[in-house]
Amino acid sequence: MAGTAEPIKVLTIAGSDSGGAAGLQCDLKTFTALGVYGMSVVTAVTAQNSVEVRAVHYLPADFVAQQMDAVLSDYGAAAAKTGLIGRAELAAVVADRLKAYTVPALVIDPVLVNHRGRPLFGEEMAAAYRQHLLPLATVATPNRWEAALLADWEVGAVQTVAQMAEAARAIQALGPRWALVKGGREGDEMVDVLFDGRRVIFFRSPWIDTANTHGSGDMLSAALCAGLGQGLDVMEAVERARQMTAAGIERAAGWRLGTGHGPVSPW
Ligand code: PXL
Repeated sequence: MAGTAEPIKVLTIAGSDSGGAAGLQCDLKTFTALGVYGMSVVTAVTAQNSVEVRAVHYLPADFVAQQMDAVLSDYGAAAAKTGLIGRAELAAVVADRLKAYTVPALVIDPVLVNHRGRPLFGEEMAAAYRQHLLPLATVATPNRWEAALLADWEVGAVQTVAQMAEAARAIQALGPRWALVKGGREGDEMVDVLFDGRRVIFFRSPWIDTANTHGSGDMLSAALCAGLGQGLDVMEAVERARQMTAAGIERAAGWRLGTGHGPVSPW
């Protein structure tokens, strides 16, 4: 009978964006658009719109652990991703709970520096990712600023595509099976760089000129997570995630939902 097949279950461990552009709201919309069943463990709640993040409220570590235990002991997950973690003790508890269950694929999307290069968190949080989360990752997906911070290089050391490739090697050496350094630009192309431990792969697509890119990194990692849960290999999952994100940016390029940086379109 149509509609009775069990959906593939995937989990995001992330913060809430009250504006619905990024964070767990973006992740859940992305999961739905790709036909997987989305679950969310909330790490933090933001008071946010298209202009600014006004306030952040972190949840207690033991409550984050309770959410993870609740969903993973019952539903389980074919794949999971992390978004905003923001506190070293939350990184430790998320890693501890992930290790207690079998989650076959894990995307660690470090949230450390926004895509314009503005730091959100410093060295302590980078160290928490290095210690707790990167070693568990199937794929880590830092933007080029975050890649520099995680590799312990100077801020802004990763500008060119060649530097992105070096950064992908450095991140992969920290534990993830694959590293995808995202958010590069070369001429009129956007470029992401993947390293699998042996080969560097460059993904290129036309640059889209718009300020409405809020949530684009989250959509990419959520779509990657969904793809891995659906059994795609990493190359296929990255390819599809980039196509979805590029299409989402393209469709929302002319939107005026708020007065600041608008969201990407998840459908
Ligand atoms: O895009 C990174 C991100 C993750 N999680 C939350 C966010 C943002 C950026 O705005 O608000 C909750």
